[in-house]
Amino acid sequence: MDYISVVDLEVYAFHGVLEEEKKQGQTFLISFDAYLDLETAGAEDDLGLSVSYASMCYTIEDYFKSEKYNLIETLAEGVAKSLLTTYDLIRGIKVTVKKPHAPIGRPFKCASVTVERYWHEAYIAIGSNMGKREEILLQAIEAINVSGHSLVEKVSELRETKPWGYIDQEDFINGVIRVKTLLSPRKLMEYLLDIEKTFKREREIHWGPRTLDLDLIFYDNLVTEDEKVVLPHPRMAQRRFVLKPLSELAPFKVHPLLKKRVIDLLAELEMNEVSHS
Ligand code: PH2
Ligand code: MG
Ligand code: MG
Repeated sequence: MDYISVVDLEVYAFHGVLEEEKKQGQTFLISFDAYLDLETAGAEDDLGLSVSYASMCYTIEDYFKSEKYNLIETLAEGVAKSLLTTYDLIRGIKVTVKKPHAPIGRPFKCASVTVERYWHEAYIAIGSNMGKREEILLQAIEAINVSGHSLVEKVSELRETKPWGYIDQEDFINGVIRVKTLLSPRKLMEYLLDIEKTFKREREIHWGPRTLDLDLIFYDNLVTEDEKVVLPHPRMAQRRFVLKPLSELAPFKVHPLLKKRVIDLLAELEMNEVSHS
C-alpha cells in the first residue's frame, strides 16, 4: 500500500506521568506513515486527490495541545485516531511518538512508542420486532454513526420478514449495514450489546421478540474460534433475512469459510426452501 510519511515533527507539549513534566513541558517528536491509495493523485498531479502532509501535521499539533496525557501510548493512539477520522482517504496509520527528554536519568537517545491502526470493514445484521421497529433501527444506525470509532457507509433496504426459528411472535423488520470501524471484533461486539441495552432489549426467550438485535456477520475476512465472537456469524447462511439484504450491499463478497459468494449462498438457500415446501 502507498503511504505518505513525515519524520520527527517537533511539538512542544505538557504530557507525562510526572507533575514536573506537566508543568515544564518538553519536546515530542512525531513520525507517521499514512496509508492511502496515491495512484490517481500521482497521475492527475492533484492535491485534492491526496492528503496534505502539512494539514496532517496541524491536526497532530492541535491534538497534542488540546489536553494533558500521562502516556506516550495514549498520544500515539490519539494521533492515529485523529488522522483516521479527519481524513476520509486514509486507510491506516503507523505512528511513533518519541520523547528525547524522557525522565530516565541515564544517557539515552529517546524513548518511544509505535502503534499501527487501520479501518476495518464490518457487516452487521439489524432487526426489530417490538415497538416502533423502523424508528428503532434508524436510531441504532445513527448511534453507531456518531460513536467516533465507527461509521455507517451503506444501509440495505429495511424489509418486513416472518419470524424464523421461534415463530410464535410478531413480524420483524430486518436489514444489513456496512460499517467501517476502528474497534477490534470483541470491542465492536461489546459496543453493539451496549446499544441493544440502551433500547432495553429483553433477553428472555432464545430467538424470541426483541426491540433491537445487532449481529456481527463479517469482520474483514476474519474467521475466529473465539466463543464470544464467532466469525463469520455461524447461522448467516441459513437466514434469508440476513442473506437477502446482504446480497444488496455485497453480492460478490466471498464467505471466508464456506468459500462461496453471498449471491450463491442466497440462491442455494432459496433452492432448498422451494424443495422443502
Ligand atoms: N432473529 C432471530 C430469530 N428469528 N426472524 C426474523 N425474521 N428476523 C430476525 O431478525 C430474527 C428471526 C434471532 O436473532
Ligand atoms: Mg440475531
Ligand atoms: Mg443477536
